[in-house]
Amino acid sequence: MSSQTRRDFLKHTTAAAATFTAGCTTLPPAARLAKRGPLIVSTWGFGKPANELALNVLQGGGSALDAVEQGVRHVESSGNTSVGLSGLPNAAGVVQLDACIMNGPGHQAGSVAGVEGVLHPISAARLVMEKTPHVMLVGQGAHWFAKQNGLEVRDGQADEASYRAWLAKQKKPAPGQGDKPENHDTIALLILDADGNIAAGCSTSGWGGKVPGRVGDSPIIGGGVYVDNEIGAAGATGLGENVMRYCASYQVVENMRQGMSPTEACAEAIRRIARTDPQGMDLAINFIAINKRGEFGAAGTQANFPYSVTTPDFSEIRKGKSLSKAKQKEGGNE
Ligand code: SD4
Repeated sequence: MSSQTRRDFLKHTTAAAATFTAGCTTLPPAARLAKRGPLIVSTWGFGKPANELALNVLQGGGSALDAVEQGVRHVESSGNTSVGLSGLPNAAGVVQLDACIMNGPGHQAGSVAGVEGVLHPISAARLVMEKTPHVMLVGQGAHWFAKQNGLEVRDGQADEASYRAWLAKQKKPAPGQGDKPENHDTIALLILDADGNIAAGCSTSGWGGKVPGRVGDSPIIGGGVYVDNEIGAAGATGLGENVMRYCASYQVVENMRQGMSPTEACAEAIRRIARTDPQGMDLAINFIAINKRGEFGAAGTQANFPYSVTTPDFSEIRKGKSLSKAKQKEGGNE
């Protein structure tokens, strides 16, 4: 990082810290300050290589948005069984993908939902944000738009093949999983760059075996991710129906605005939802969060929700705060 950029980062984070400290609660010991920007946090262990790629992009001069896009693209084309075209098909045997991206400066957002055959829905979401006056495109329109803008698209054959592979796996459900919603996971990736700006993105194939046309929380701004460039960002993974009914990532950021640490903001959002929801702590939802000061955290209804954290100083998989002892019901994808 150039000394000018480092000075800018310090200036931004110090100013933000001064604003933030008013009304701030004591930070739990687990919250760790990224000593020098940038900071990259993502869901699950499979987020770690995505974080590391994103860090390279930043260190090579790319923007936070470039880094989010490249990090998420990495997962989308990694053969992950619940992100990208290798993900879980719906009940009609078709992989329908959801993704969104948000840029802190200017509070811009772009999103695609229920899109088929697009290799990199995160790039389609970015194009929606940058090349249209809209925020969200769905289904055929989103596919058409991606193709028009030169993104790589596939025909339906690949979807059929992945459905057959998925079906074959379903014949032997893991013990205790036979009557549960099919496995699903999502990459949500949050970045605080060296200038103190924030960007985030999210991508998933959603709930395996979902009703065709079902859209989860991941492409919903305030559901899958939310960024407020003055405060921080949050991202979600888990059962989207239990995230989107509560605008939960937005709620996590609002909790940080009230002075909570990222971990506590995630935990308090879950507690608040569980107080209202008939499912209580059976919600199967997990959140990651970062704030403008370079602090990060995570919490989940499952025990030991894994999330990945990368800075120029370290890159590791950590465990989020557990709000119940329940093992993750939706399986996981690590
Ligand atoms: C969805 N939230 O479509 C996504 C899936 C997910 O861990 O995150 N699974 O509901």
